[in-house]
This record gives sequence, C-alpha cells and structure tokens, in this order.
Amino acid sequence: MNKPVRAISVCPHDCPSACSLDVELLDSRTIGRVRGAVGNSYTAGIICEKVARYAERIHHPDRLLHPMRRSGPKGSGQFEQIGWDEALDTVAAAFLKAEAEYGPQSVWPYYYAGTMGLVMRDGINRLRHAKSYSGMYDTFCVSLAWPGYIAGTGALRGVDPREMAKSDCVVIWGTNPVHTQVNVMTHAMRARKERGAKIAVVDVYNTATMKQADMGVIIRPGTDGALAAAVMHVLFRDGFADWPYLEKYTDAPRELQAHLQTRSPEWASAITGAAVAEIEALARLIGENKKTYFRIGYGFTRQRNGAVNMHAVTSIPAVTGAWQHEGGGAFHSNSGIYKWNKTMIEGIDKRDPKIRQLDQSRIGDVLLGNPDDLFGGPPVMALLVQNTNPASVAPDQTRVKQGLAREDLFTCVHEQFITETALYADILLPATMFLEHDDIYQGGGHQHIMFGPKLVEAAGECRSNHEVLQAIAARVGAEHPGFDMTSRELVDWTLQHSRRPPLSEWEGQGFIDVQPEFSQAHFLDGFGHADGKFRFKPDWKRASYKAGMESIGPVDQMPQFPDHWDVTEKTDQAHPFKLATSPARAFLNSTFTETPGSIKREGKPLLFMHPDDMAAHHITDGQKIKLGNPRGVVTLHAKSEAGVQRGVVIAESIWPNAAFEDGCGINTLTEAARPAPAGGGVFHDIKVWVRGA
Ligand SMILES: Nc1nc2c(c(=O)[nH]1)N[C@H]1C(S)=C(S)[C@@H](COP(=O)(O)OP(=O)(O)OC[C@H]3O[C@@H](n4cnc5c(=O)[nH]c(N)nc54)[C@H](O)[C@@H]3O)O[C@H]1N2
Ligand SMILES: Nc1nc2c(c(=O)[nH]1)N[C@H]1C(S)=C(S)[C@@H](COP(=O)(O)OP(=O)(O)OC[C@H]3O[C@@H](n4cnc5c(=O)[nH]c(N)nc54)[C@H](O)[C@@H]3O)O[C@H]1N2
Ligand code: SF4
Ligand SMILES: [Mo]
Repeated sequence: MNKPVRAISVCPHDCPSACSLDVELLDSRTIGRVRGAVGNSYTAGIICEKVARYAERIHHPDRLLHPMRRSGPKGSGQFEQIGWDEALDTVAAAFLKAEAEYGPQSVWPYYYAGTMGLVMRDGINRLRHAKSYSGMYDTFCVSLAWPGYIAGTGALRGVDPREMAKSDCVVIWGTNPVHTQVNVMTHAMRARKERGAKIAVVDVYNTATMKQADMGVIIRPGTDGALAAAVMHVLFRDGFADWPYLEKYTDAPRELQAHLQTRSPEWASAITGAAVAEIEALARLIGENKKTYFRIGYGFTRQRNGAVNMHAVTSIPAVTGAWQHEGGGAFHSNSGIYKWNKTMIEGIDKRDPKIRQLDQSRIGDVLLGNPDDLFGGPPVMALLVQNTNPASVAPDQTRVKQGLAREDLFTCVHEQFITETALYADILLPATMFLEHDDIYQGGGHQHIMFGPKLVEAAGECRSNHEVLQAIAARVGAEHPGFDMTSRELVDWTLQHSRRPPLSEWEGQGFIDVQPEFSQAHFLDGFGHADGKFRFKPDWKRASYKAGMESIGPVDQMPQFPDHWDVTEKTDQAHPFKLATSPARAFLNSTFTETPGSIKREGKPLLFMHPDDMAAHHITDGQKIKLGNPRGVVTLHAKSEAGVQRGVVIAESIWPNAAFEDGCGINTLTEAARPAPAGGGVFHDIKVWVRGA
C-alpha cells in the first residue's frame, strides 16, 4: 500500500471550529489516531477529544452497513437486510406514488448538518429542485442568530478569530467553547498568556469555559438584551463611547444614548439576576479596553427574543469603537465570506421560488398535517432524511414521533447508525463517513476552505449521500448535470465558479486561507447596509437570512433599539423553573452518543439545580427527578450546582431518548415555536416544573 501513513482531512461535524485533521491510516480500511493539523493556523494542532477518538466511531460495531427494510411495526426497530437495488426501487416507487396521488410537494427531502461537506450536505436540494419537491426552511440552528447579527452589521462576517491573540480583553458571550468549539479557547488563551488579556464569559450557568475565565456573569436565560443595554448605558454614562466613531459609522447614536438613559444597571439587575456590581464591572472592563474582542455564540439566541439579544450584544463594540482596532470588534460567523456558486451542487437553476418551504423545526406539525404548516398544500406522504436525527433533536418531540409513526407516511432514512429517527424508517440506507468520500468544507468559525479526500474504503455496503441521490434521481426521472458528476467534479466546478483556486493547486496542503482584508473584516470600509452604517435601529421586517423568505412571528412588536424584549416563555406557579438544554462536552447534538468514550465521560442525563432550589423542593443530590410542562414529562437525576441562578435549571444535551425513562428525550419539553423575525429553535427557553420521582 502506497498511501501515506498520515493524511490531511477535515472534521465534517456541525461545529464552527471545522478543524483540519491529521489522520493516521493503518491500512486501506482502518484509521488510528486523529490529531489537529498543526499547519492550519486556526486549528493549530488542537481538536476536541471526541474526534481524537474517531476510530471508535468509524469502526463501531453497531455501524449501519447494509440496506434494510422494515419488518415490524413503525418505530419498532425491526428490520431485514435487502440489496441496494431493491431498496432504491422501493424508495423511488414510493416517491413516484406520492407524486402521482398528491403532487410533487408531497415529497419532503429533509436534511441538516450532520456533515458540513457542501456536496454531501446540500446535494439533496438538487433532487428537490429537479423534482419540485417541497422546500425545507432550516430553523434548527442559525435563524435567530444570523438575522440578529446581520440586523446591525449588514453582513455575516467579523474580525479574524486569530486576532483574539492581540486583544486586551475577550468577551465570550453565550457560547461554551470548551464544549462546543475548542479552538476559541486556544486563541483566547494565547491573548492571556502573551499579553495578560482578561477573559469574560456571559452564560446562564458556570460552564467549563467560565471556569477558565477572569470574569463570569451568570444571568437568567433570555435576558442578554437587558445586560447589553445596561453595559451600553454605563459606557455612555462614563465617557467610554467613541463619539467620532459613532458619528461616522453608526445610524442613530444620539437616539440610542437617549433610549438607554433608563436602562441602568439596577434595571438590568432586576431582569438578569446579575448583581449591579457585576454589570458595572463588565462594562468597565469593556470600556477600559479598546481592544475588546466579542466572541459571540449561538446559545444565547435560542430564545424567543434571541435575535434582539444578538443585535444588542453586537451593538456594544459599535459604541466603544472597538471594531476599529486590531484585536477589537466582534465575531459570530464567517459563513458570509465564502460566496459559493452552488448551482451545480444544489441545482439552483431548477429551483421554483413559488414552492413552499416547510419549517424544519416544526416537523411534527408538518407531518401531522397542520394546515398552517402545510401552507394549504398537500400532506407530506414521503420523507427522505439525510444527516439529521429529528426524532431526537427537533423540538416538541412527542409530536415529531407521532408524525413519524404515521402508517401512511413513507420514510427513507440514510444514516451511519440506527438512530432514533432511523427506527421509524421504511427503508434504511447505510451512509459513508467523511473519511470514505470526497468533499469540500468551509470554516464557519474561521476562514479556511478545506478538502477532505476519500482516505479509506467504505465500510460494508455504505454509499455516500451523493451516490444515493444519483441513484434515486435516475429512478424518479430527476434531471440535472450535477447528477452526472462525481463528488470531486462537483468540488472542482464549485471552486471554479466561485472564483477560488482549483483543488489541484492546494489539495496537497488540505486547505486555503481566504481571510478577508483587515478593513473588510473590521467594517472600516463601511458596514454591510446600503449607507455603510451599523444599525442601532434595525429594520426587523426585512431581517430574514434567506432571500425570499417572509418574516415570521410578531415582528411589529420587536423593540426599535437594543433592549429587553419580554417575550420568552414565562414561569408561573405551576412551572417555577426555566430550563436550558446546553450542549454536553462529549456529544455533538445527538452524534457521538454511540461512542463508548463519550458515553463514559457524560455518565447519565443530569439536571443541574441550585442547592437552595433543591432544598426548597426537597430534592437531594443524585436523586431521580421528573421535569415537565404542558408538552410532556422527562426523567433525569438532580445534580447540585451553585453556579446557576435560582429558578434556572440546566440539562446538558442531547442524550438519546432511550437514555431516559419512557424513551422521552429532552426535546419532549421544548416548543416548536415561531419566534420573530425569522423562526428558529428556542432550545434554551423552556418553562418547567421539577419534582422528586
Ligand atoms: N460538544 C459539543 N459541541 C458542539 C455541539 C454540541 O452539541 N456538543 N453542537 C454544535 C452545534 S450544532 C452548534 S450550533 C454549536 C453551538 O455552539 P454554542 O453557541 O456554544 O452552543 P449553544 O447551544 O448554542 O449554547 C452555548 C451556551 O449558551 C448558553 N445559553 C443558553 N441560553 C442562554 C441565554 O439566554 N443567555 C446566555 N448568555 N447564554 C445562554 C448555554 O448555557 C451554553 O453554555 O456547537 C457545536 N458544537
Ligand atoms: N434540546 C436541544 N436540542 C437541540 C439543540 C440544543 O442545543 N438543545 N441544538 C440544535 C442545533 S444547534 C442543531 S444544529 C440540531 C442538530 O441536529 P442534527 O442535525 O440532527 O445533528 P446530529 O444530532 O448531530 O445528527 C446528525 C446525523 O447525521 C448523520 N450523518 C453524519 N454524516 C452523514 C453523512 O455523510 N451522510 C448521512 N446520510 N448521514 C450522516 C449522523 O450519523 C447523525 O445521526 O439540533 C438542535 N437540537
Ligand atoms: S472541535 Fe469541532 S470541528 Fe474540531 S474536531 Fe471537535 S467537533 Fe470537529
Ligand atoms: Mo447547530
């Protein structure tokens, strides 16, 4: 075998770090250790422990290796092995039948970011567009965060995260990078080590990240708008506002200052639960350090007021003018810098904009035929699922399971494992993992384009997403030149038509750095709006993140300026607690819940609860407890945690449903809401009661 012993790849999982990997190859089918690539200046040789142990996942004995047909009742998990041709013929026949009886929009290709490879993740849209199947509006993750960020900045980009090393202060707001994107810590810690920078963290509990910080501010969920407004109040009050910057680069600084007059630390303390002194100290830290870098996460936007809170936080560096300085400004995502031409991958030339876009987070109601969710169109009669596990990750789990259990619904799931969604499949197809196919990736949390080549042979009879889509397309009469190309040809085409260097020039290195100019990243050439100004006064009516999507929810009631927007789910006498389902360290959404190393580290589903709340509710440490709300009841074990506000509980997630009693996973408690201005998963905005079980 002439293959190198070590080869470069990319972590394909849904994580802003998108690490460049250095993979040991033991033979043509077997990998050894996985390390972070040293040559990638963002990865800098560091990856998380779950991916370092990837051999556990790719060579897992429970991996799905053959096509299967359901042989028992829906959801029973009883399957029998069949051949690929029979499986694909069955899928095609079901899709054609649905189309003939109810029209093409009765078929719903459903996917998400289980792989972030552009070909394997987004290729399903080519089948959709070529056949006029129903659209999917992806609301799990970014549809609160991105519109909130873009509302102020006008563009989805920010200051080079490697610049954190040059900051005097790093504010990590609403993300827990020690769990969710380790490389943020690499660069923040560099700043501390090399220049004594201070690190501040804002979260709803004392996270692993907060434990490493110089300052931690623990607030009640959904109150970041209040905290940000009070911080800006102090910045104006104490002379930390940069007026020349404000006059040149922002839309309404005097109006903002007037609006903030009443948003005092005392006002914010009552809302957030943080002490006045803490709010003052955070504001002073930010005010005194012009080179303050805001690393803004997704977590705090998973609230009904999440977009408003995101906008409020991005407004802070506009008040201090931090954006102008090297090491200052803000970063949330660089997904806006890549500007891919996805015509060939997604078949955009065949897209009919009139076709309905069904809300991904409302899959339960969509499958159960709620007319609002179906936009008056036909029911969904056939599903094709790739790269996602809605029976575990989607909100309002009870309805999701009811929908998937429909006897008249045909479901094909293409998966690497028999997930909780796969249990409901009529046909189950085995999928390759990233080291078994070619694909291209982008760094959401940095600025690299990376290539992950096929390095080992596919396990069993596994086929890639692209191969499966080609085979289905041929059987249902879907035509597009993209179906006639290999995944590598799709990569080449996409690079060429996106004005990027061809793969042949950089494949050996594995990645290219496409960091925008300093002036662009810092918005010194102007912000992304037509007038070049940062907007303290956003136009929420137009704050979607997808062209052509109408606004969702009570957009008219959104506040004009950064503020506390009081629309989160309210506690009441029957539901005295707010629950956040923050990401667990060793799982990635529902992925890695199958690997022994991850299961061992996480132990069992726990609920972190303030010791005084435990005492008041007669709950002892380690006791089995139930939490519930009108949507359902979930059983876990209590764990005393003083680093959380009274009345707030945390369940690090996402454990498989089967890890809970009665198979009711944590998303039994979450609501499939329609938050303004663009919809989205409100996974940390949940009222509950808690009782000893
Ligand atoms: N280990 C691990 N890594 C992951 C994931 C995982 O599940 N596990 N998920 C991946 C995915 S898909 C994504 S999108 C990213 C997400 O990455 P993050 O942005 O880091 O994760 P979030 O769920 O979005 O939650 C982050 C933090 O927000 C906190 N939070 C919740 N509500 C509030 C609030 O109202 N205010 C404030 N200030 N904080 C709040 C939570 O307690 C949590 O600590 O991570 C990716 N990486
Ligand atoms: N309670 C709660 N719920 C949440 C969240 C939370 O914080 N709390 N976070 C939400 C967020 S941010 C997100 S992004 C969603 C994510 O939810 P999902 O998108 O469902 O992500 P995963 O759970 O990681 O599931 C991805 C699946 O894709 C499969 N897969 C991976 N690669 C491939 C491939 O190449 N081909 C095929 N066919 N399959 C593949 C994996 O085996 C895995 O089962 O969950 C959301 N749900
Ligand atoms: S930190 Fe994120 S991108 Fe990096 S290896 Fe771990 S899961 Fe993958
Ligand atoms: Mo996500």
